[in-house]
Amino acid sequence: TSQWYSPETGIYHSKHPSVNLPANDSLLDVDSFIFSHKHNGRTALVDSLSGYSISYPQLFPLVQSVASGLRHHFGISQGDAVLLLLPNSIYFPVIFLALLYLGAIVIPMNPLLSVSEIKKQVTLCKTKISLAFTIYENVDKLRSWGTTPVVAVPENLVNDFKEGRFSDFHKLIAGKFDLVERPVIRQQDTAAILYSSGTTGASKGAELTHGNFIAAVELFVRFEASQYEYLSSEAVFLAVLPMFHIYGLSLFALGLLSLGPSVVVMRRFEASEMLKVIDKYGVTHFPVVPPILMALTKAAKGLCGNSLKSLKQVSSGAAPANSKIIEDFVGAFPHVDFIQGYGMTESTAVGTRGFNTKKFSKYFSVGLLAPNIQAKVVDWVNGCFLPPGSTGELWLRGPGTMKEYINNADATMSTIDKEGWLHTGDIAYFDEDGYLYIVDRLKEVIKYNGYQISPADLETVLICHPEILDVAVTGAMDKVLGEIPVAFVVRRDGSTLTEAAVIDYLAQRVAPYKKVRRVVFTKSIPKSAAGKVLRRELRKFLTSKL
Ligand code: 4UU
Repeated sequence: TSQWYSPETGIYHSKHPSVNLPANDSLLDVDSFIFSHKHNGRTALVDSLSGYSISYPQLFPLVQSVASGLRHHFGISQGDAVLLLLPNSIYFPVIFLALLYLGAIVIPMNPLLSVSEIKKQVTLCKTKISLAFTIYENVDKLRSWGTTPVVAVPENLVNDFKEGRFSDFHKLIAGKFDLVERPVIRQQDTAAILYSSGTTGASKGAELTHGNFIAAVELFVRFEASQYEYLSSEAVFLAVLPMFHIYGLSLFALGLLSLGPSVVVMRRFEASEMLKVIDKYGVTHFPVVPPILMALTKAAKGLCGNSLKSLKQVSSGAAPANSKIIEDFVGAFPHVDFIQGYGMTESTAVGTRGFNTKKFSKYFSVGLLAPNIQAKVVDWVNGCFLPPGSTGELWLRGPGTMKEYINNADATMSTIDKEGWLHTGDIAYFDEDGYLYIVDRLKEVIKYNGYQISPADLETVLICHPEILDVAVTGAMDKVLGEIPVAFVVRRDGSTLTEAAVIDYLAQRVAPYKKVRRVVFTKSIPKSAAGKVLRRELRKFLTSKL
């Protein structure tokens, strides 16, 4: 272990050779960095349902044209903040890249968020939003609370294209504009703000720079490609994971497009449709979250003939996959290379990736540290650094680490320390071969189907209910979805508030995926002397009940 673990400093180094990151390139010095590969006219992005596609030769001119349209129609220029409230679409990467090209700041969010959730997150940025892209259903919602221009993006590319309600979008996509010149963009300039609850409290805006995204492209996506012959331009990726989340964003809207594979875009996850799409397009690479892994395994039982035979690599991440799920998947798909990846919003998805060799396949591990990344495993009680085999809080250091939580110096300081270590809030250990295992979570966040849910965000809504005196939210294990939010509620004396009423009250105010699935009425919420909710005790209570 001497080469990759230093007992003196407690630092774990990547076992991979380090990668030279471009020093001056901003992300979209497009012709030299993102789009430098030979694409031979291949399809870059294709809509799984309609078959509408954008080829590599079309992609960069389209990005430039949309960038020019954004300038001419909406006056977007460097430093302007633009909301992207969009489900997956072949146009998501185009809009994202066009905004990066202009040096604008992209703020992607789940389009299912309620207006008050969107408002709250926007308010956190203290930035004027210059423009918003969203689905048609959201347009009125967004217009109702601001003067921000809103562009509706068609979801159904076949029928929607004929409709007048998408005329602004058509102007951008189909227009011929005088090209605008790219501004000078530096690596430390902010490229995007993504929301994350971090280790504690409400959602915060993680400010990610052009340099952070360059690290994601190089260390997460392009490095892996360099290790695998089959991750060539012949690869066909399936993009089901949402591009508004860091995992999908860094892969499908950026990293993969710098390599040249085809990306088949599904607008939403639907199991039977997913199986059809894999066969129809000959999908070779499929990044998933654990629930999709289960859906694949289940589907394999009923398959005949050559179904799903095109699959070469399935990579799971964003939430823990338990060993049974993994064993079942690997058993059902012996010809597929299965790996896990680990990353965070705050690390721009850079962390670890599985790496199977002839000698071993460590399916339960999240893999090896990406190149140029360092780690520490720290005893969270006494602060000692721990060697391989010992479990503690994982710290990461490297060029993927976000700049800060926007307008939240306290949260930034308690997450990134003076030496640049990002305290992940994950409990993990390295084995003797340098492979990382995530075993638990120190932080509060609930991971539902790979999405983050901040307990504090839900508590803030619930406590406003006139009959709720005190409340705490935590995650309960769920076989399919990983975790589901459960609320512990203290009612006012004499209140007859029911479980259904609490669930409904919250459901009307937050995105559907965040609603609490169970309510436990209790006399008091366990708290520390300092008044902090003891969430582990709540979790323990839930486990003991099962
Ligand atoms: C157990 O989920 C992400 C990023 C995911 C990702 C996955 C594979 C990135 C690159 C890749 O290759 O970001 P966030 O910010 O939504 O959530 C981060 C948290 C982590 O701190 C950890 O608690 O999500 C959890 N997590 C995982 N847990 C992420 N990946 C894993 C994993 N196993 N493989």
